[in-house]
Amino acid sequence: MKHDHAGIREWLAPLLVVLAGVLAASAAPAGAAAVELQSGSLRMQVSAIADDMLRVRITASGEFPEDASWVVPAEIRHASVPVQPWSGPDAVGFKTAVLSVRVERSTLRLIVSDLAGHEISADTPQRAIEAQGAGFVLRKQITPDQHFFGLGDKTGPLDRRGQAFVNWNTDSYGFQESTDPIYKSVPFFIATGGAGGSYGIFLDNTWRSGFDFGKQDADTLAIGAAGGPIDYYLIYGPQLKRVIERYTDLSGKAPLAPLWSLGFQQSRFSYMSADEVRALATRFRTERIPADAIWLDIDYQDRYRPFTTNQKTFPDLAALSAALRKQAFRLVAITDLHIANVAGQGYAPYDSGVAGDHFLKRPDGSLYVGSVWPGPAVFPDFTRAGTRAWWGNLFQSQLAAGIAGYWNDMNEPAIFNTPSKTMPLDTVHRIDEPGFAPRSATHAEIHNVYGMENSRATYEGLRRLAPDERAYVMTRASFAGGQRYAVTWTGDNSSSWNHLKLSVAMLLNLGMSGFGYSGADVGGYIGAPSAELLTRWIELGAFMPVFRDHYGKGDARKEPWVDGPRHTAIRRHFIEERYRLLPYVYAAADENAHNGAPLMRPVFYDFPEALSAPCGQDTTFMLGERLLVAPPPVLESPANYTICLPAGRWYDYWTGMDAATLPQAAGRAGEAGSAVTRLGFVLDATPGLDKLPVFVRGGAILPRQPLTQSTAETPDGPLSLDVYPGDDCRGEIYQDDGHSMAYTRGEYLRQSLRCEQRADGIAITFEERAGSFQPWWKQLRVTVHGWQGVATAQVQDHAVPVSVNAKAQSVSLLIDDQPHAAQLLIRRAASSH
Ligand code: NBV
Repeated sequence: MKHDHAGIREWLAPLLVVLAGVLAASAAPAGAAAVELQSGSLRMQVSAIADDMLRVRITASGEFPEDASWVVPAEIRHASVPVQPWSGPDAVGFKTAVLSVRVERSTLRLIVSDLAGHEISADTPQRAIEAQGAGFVLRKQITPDQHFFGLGDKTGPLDRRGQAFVNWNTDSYGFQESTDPIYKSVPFFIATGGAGGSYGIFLDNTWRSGFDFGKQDADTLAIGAAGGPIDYYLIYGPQLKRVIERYTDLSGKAPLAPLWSLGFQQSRFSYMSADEVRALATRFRTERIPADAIWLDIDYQDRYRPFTTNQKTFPDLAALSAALRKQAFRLVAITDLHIANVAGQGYAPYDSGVAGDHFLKRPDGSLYVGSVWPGPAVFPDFTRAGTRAWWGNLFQSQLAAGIAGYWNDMNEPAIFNTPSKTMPLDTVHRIDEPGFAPRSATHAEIHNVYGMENSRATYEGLRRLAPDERAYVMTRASFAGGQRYAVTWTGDNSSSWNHLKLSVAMLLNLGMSGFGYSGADVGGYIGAPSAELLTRWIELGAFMPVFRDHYGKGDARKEPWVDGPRHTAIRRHFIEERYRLLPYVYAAADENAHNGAPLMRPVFYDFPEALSAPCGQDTTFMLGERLLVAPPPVLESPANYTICLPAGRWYDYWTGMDAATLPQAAGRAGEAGSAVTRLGFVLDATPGLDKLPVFVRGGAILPRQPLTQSTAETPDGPLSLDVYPGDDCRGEIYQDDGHSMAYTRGEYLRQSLRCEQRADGIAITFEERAGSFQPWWKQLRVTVHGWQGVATAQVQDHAVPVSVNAKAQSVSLLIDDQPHAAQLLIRRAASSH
């Protein structure tokens, strides 16, 4: 490609002269590489696409390959910020407003530091770049204090340090703790804990790739791929949360999910008939267990053919979904991507797909046929924009039937009759896509993005066919950036305590990989959970982003009521709590749509000091910024265990009591010399099966709502605002109609709240509301926790009655809704009246 000098900044001109012979002419097609060097057969470009983000491209073949991406839009790839370049005899480099970059001339070794000189990331002194033939390996140094997260939902401990992984989307039914690869590939990780602060690397390469976080060599991070470009982004924090936010600036945000998808969902492979689905819905309502969605797995179809319905068992999908809507349920339906290879049978997806030339081919030009659920099947070429549009339109009839959510499974793609469990690597894709040169590509190149492009085709189709509805898609396989199109789940897990534990780490790492909405099959997909296991799973699931009970064919039933009244009551209680908490969860979803912050996150996301916490890191998690969920680290035997709470005030979520006053608080804060000291507070607990320790950080205002059985029901009563005094006390309310796109046109409600402790009490500030959405509540029930003594209160200048609960250490009052800037003052009174 002929390069264009026009975009090169003035500062680069003198540099080009100085470096003549070393600095090859820039091949950047747009924007400008801040550094371009050649050494031997290697050529390297380092661009500052932002002050805190570098793009690095390396080639061993003289020419850089096509500059195209399934993840990063061209305007981001080609962005550049002004930098201060420098050049020395051994190295060249530049500074941005926050980063200092150095590349050694002879080795092309890259060292990135902050402006104070702390090393953020450095290539190894030897063999930093090995690129021969099709594949490559890059090596970077790691320091003993660094920890690694990300790479999607790969199994094993939360911290990836000391482990190595392969990215190759794989149907992994029955995966276990050490299984790798599994369904998704997200070649993005975060390194945190080092002297230079947190950084992330996203390898924009779709081929089979591998990451070794100090397994082969404890001091070395190795990143490699079997083919494709050496093209990666280094994202600087220095805070871990900042890296994740910036990564979603690069790879995209998840759209705001419909509210119903945050409720409880019930699924199995499969509810076999419309009658069974109706009976299930009725059972939820008579059991008074809140729920929002029922999922139809592949048996609703005719002979497992996508886009068909079994006319005997599901004679009228539209009538079924209408009946369910009356019971405040939505239907989600699965649609796999394998289209039955049945010519001449009037199967429209096949016929129209062949007519439009939408299916993948063998190198000899014949259709690729692989065996899956419908028997012999053909596969859409989702790398063609036209094929995605065709696929998207196939959802017309399901939309017309009132299906609310869409489920794309088997899209690794899974194939039954091949030893590799997927299609041959020489299967031909024909890329025809804005931003890409039209060309053919092998399945070896496309495999890892195939599932993402499948979910994209579904998502974009739904958005086009029903432009005013949010499109809800769940996908099993995906790639970096897949959060733009679909939520995800961890696939076919097992009904074991170990899998419940594993699901926490898997979802946390998914969240740190851009997938803010994810879930694991509650109860486990394979096997029979004990009553205790299913109960605990529902308890934890209530605090996880996607809360779906799902299980496999032939397995024991896993609906919440299957183990008798005692377990049903506990499970109901936790599902109810999820529904009460929905305003808080929805505000976290709104936050995710704006800055990519995952709904479920590790404690060290908001409290970096917890990174070195000695307790429960793989099982403790936060829902949003303010709730800390601390299940027993050994889930099946909740013996007395230690809960580490970061410094500051914490409250027991269930009682509102200051955690320091709880009877189990051992108060071992300040153990000299141990990491515990930095956490400020340690609590010993032995929760019974009906208890899950959950804490609210001091400095929080939590919105909650009266219990409903479904998000389709309007809550009856005031919105609750529970105030937990502490530093930096804030809260957010976000509401909208829950399902349409009207929120993008201003029909939402967003309001920030603050609280401030004063010598004589507390001031709660309501900021002016943004947006035009009118909420369901007319009044607010404000409760301040950690309160002692009698109180008086006033909103602006009007006195309001209060009620103090000395035992609960709270003061509570009911006030009118406060849409405008206002202040509520609660004062400690000298004596009661
Ligand atoms: O469609 C059937 C299942 C589904 O229930 C499960 O959630 C997917 O992960 N599907 C896999 C195909 C076959 C599983 C044995």
